[in-house]
Amino acid sequence: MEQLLQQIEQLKQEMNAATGSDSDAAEQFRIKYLGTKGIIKGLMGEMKNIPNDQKKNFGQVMNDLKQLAEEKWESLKGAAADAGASAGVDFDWTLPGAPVNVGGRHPISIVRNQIVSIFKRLGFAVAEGPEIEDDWHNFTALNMPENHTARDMQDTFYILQNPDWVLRTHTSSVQARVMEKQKPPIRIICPGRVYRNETISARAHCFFHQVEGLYIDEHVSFADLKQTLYFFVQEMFGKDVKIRFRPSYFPFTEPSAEMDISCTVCGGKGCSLCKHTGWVEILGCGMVHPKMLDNFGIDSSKYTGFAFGMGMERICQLKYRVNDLRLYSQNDVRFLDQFTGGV
Ligand code: 2U9
Repeated sequence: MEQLLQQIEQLKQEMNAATGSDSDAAEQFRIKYLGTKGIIKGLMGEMKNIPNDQKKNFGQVMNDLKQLAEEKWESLKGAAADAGASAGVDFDWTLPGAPVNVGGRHPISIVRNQIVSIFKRLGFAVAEGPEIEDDWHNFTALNMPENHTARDMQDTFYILQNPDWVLRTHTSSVQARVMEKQKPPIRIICPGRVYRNETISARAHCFFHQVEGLYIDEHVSFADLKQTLYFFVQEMFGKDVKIRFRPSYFPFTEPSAEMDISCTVCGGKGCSLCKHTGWVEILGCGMVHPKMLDNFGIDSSKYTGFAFGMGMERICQLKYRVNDLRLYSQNDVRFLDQFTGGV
């Protein structure tokens, strides 16, 4: 013990005498005395050899030694900082800061925001609803009773705990929920994620994003539908874009149509995207089926309406030439980085 105390006294003198005015000297001091393999740690290990009645005293001496070392280390660091500041060499304040990685919006969010902004200017409000739906709102209320063949158009994910629940196959269920609560005039768009039991490939996925729209009021006509959708595609793809309608079938609309736009790549001349037709399909639409209005207690002799639906991934494909649906959910920064800056 006596020998150890002498050694500690010597160490104190050595520490007090330590000098240095740069950060290296402070660090060397820390490693020598306070490091995990340093002198103080080593001396602490001697505790087991100290007789029991002297352990308390030795502990106190070691605490004092450690405190002294820490104070000295702080003062060496302070001296180094002062010296650096006065010499202007320790830190160059003009250096550029460490880069901060700024995130960017996902292309689907960019397209969603653009679509929402265009329809808002036409007076449409945004409506949202649950992704887990009941059979009534997803199918039956939308003119698709049980065993209706139209249900086969969409492969559905059912929730095991309750056979009445499904992952919504379209955002039409949101329109159904609004029609339940609100009387006309109704002017809404419903953006959101929908699910279908499809094998994943470049052209199909088990989920995608839709925007559906609904406008119900007195005297709403097919001309209103055409002009609304024409305005939308001109805002989205430019004033030169042309549109055409082809007859189609949807259970919730009658008559129904599919709308094409002139090809965004070749402008209508013919290319691989439009399969040399000059036209690309963009959305489905139609006049709301009178039966649907009656389903929700809206007088179909007084009110008419139009509805439409489109896939956001499709719009993204036409706008940004994304040719593989899987890219949207793979989280590959090489893909996502290309959209940085979009709003
Ligand atoms: C109510 C009344 C009417 C919604 C409509 C479409 C036409 C349509 C699909 C095209 C491709 C979406 O991305 S897609 O799968 N949709 O073509 N959707 S009319 O009509 C409604 C919906 C709800 C109460």
